[in-house]
Amino acid sequence: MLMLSLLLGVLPVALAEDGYELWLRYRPLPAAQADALRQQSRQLVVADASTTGQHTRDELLRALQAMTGSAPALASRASQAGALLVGTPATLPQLRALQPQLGGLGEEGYLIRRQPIDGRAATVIAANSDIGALYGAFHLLRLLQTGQALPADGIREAPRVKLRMLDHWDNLDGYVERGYAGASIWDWHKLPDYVDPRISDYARANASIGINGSVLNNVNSNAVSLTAPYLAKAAALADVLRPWGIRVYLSARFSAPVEIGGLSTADPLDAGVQRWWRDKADEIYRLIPDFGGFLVKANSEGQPGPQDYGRSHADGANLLADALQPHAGVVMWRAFVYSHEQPDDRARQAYDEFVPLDGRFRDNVLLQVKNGAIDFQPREPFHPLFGAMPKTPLMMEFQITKEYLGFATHLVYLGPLYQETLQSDTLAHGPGSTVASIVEGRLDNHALSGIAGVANIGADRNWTGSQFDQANWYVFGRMAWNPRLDAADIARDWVRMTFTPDPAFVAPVVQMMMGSREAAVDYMTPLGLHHLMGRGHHYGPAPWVEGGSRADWTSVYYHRADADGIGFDRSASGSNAVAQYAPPLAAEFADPRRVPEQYLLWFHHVRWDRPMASGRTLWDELVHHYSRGVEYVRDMRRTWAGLDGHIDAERQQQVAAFLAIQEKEAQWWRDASIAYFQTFSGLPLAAGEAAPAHPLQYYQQLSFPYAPGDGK
Ligand code: GCW
Repeated sequence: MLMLSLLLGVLPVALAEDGYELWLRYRPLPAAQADALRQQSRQLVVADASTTGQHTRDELLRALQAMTGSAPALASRASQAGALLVGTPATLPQLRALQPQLGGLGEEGYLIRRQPIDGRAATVIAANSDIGALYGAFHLLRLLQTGQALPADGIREAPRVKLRMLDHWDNLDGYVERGYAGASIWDWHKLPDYVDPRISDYARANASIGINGSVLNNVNSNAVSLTAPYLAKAAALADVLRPWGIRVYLSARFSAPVEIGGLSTADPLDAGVQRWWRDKADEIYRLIPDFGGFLVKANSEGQPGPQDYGRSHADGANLLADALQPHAGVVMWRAFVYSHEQPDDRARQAYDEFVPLDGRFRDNVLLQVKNGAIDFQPREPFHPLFGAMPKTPLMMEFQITKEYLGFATHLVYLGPLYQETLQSDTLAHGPGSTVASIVEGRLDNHALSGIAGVANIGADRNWTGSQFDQANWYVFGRMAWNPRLDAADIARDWVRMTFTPDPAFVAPVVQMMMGSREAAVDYMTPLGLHHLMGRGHHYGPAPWVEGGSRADWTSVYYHRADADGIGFDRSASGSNAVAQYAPPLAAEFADPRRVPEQYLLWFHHVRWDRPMASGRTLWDELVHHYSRGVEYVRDMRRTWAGLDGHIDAERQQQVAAFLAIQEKEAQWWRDASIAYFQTFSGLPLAAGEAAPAHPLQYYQQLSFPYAPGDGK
């Protein structure tokens, strides 16, 4: 190992690492690459009048010094061959000639290319704004860290989506709903006078992947966030995030005018309520001039909303939109609604509620739609609202935190999940009407577009609760910037930067990551099953959950297993949720012979003995999937153990320990699910399939009163 490291000209990798540095580790490059880079960055010329420019300069200095072993000379203009120039035509006169080529790149795009400056070889990163230049610098640093050459004709990039947001479900007491990485990173009590330096590290990491917005507080929101003292605290955070290109947003509680404003109503059509929100917006913008706007969860899971006053979601959203409009703020109104009283299939409700409102929202409203119609399950078909509301900009809401995918300890790379959803074809305007094209605003020519990810970030030293969950933050940012990117390419970049560029490590780890989501689907909820986890905390298998306050918070509501078969009939003979998709898709999903098997039990109630594509019966296929999922985790453990020595022992061992937990829990999911469903199918296990380790009652009596992340 030491020999190899010396040969490569890098330091031995035994130094302890705890994951804090994320993908921005800037380890020494192999000698030849370091030499080449030194030649190309003898002088560093960065427009640094603004704080953003200073961040860009410092990032490049730090990275180049660490990767090459020597610091480039800082200069205010390129005066020798081998300069790296970073800025805008307005801030660096030597970049003026590039002005025409920056057209169409907007405020966040950039060019990177080799380009003679005053007749001498140079590398330039040019943009229309300092933020664009910062993004370009991070792009170049990614190429350098991953050993990829700058293409001969350079790089021209601009984000395909405008709002690239992290939604933090963080409460004011520091608790993170569905958080598995410790407490909130916002220390509301010490703010505004003390801002933890960690906040700028958070912003820097986000900037490195293009995230440009943070919703600071939980969508299950507290009106106190909108009081003057808390706005001052949010403003202190905004001051740190701003130079990194990140705007601050707040979740707004719809009943705030009553709770903190002393009004007797929050009716959106009431003039006093309208005035209250206008004043509130003015107050916020005095403190945070570039405040992004509000995120709202209304009339959902007990949150207040316009329907409390007999008004529509459009009335509610427009109330806030009108207050923000003079300041160019936006409203992100969530479509995650389903009613307490409604006996209808929960998967249908958001569509039924919102489609009639298409065209009734103000221009500065986006509707934020989860990737699927139920709730961030290991697999869902894309939400039928995508493609059904052409007059409204629809934002994507993904979950980065793994509420339903094994919390922090399961290695589940979400890139394939995001990609599967984004590349789904809604057929809304014929073939090619992908979810990505809708989210980008391209399909229906919307000025606004956005993607939000429910953050998995907490105060844990490694930020996300596990090393591999950093990859989910990373891939989210990259796909928010460009929803057409490939999950495997992004995984490759991430592994190279986070661990090592050694191909003997990168190839098996990327392969492991790429199959990990399918494995989780297999051992948790194969073939279209969904929502079968423990009640409330959502930890572990509990397909037997029934009773309680609401049918649609039980497992039996979703799997509907009986002596004949299993699955939720959403065809015309059932809830007819299939009809919410474009007709050719609806026809495909409605036909049990044509629906992709991965969605079979999402859309159909199917007999246990139905033959599947493999030739197995449904029952045997189900068991096969459970076992295959567990087997995949076993393989990941073996692969990882075989890579010992490639990376630092600290991270190696933590990942190994988490994989052991994952294997145990995958087995638990398999065994509990099989033990339970066998009471309906009454069928034996196929030859070679092991019986569950315990009787069903054992699994049913397990309880987890302190499982993390539960809603409060
Ligand atoms: O996924 C569910 C979660 C809730 C969450 C809700 C939502 C913030 O279990 O904890 O509440 O969705 O998205 O509003």
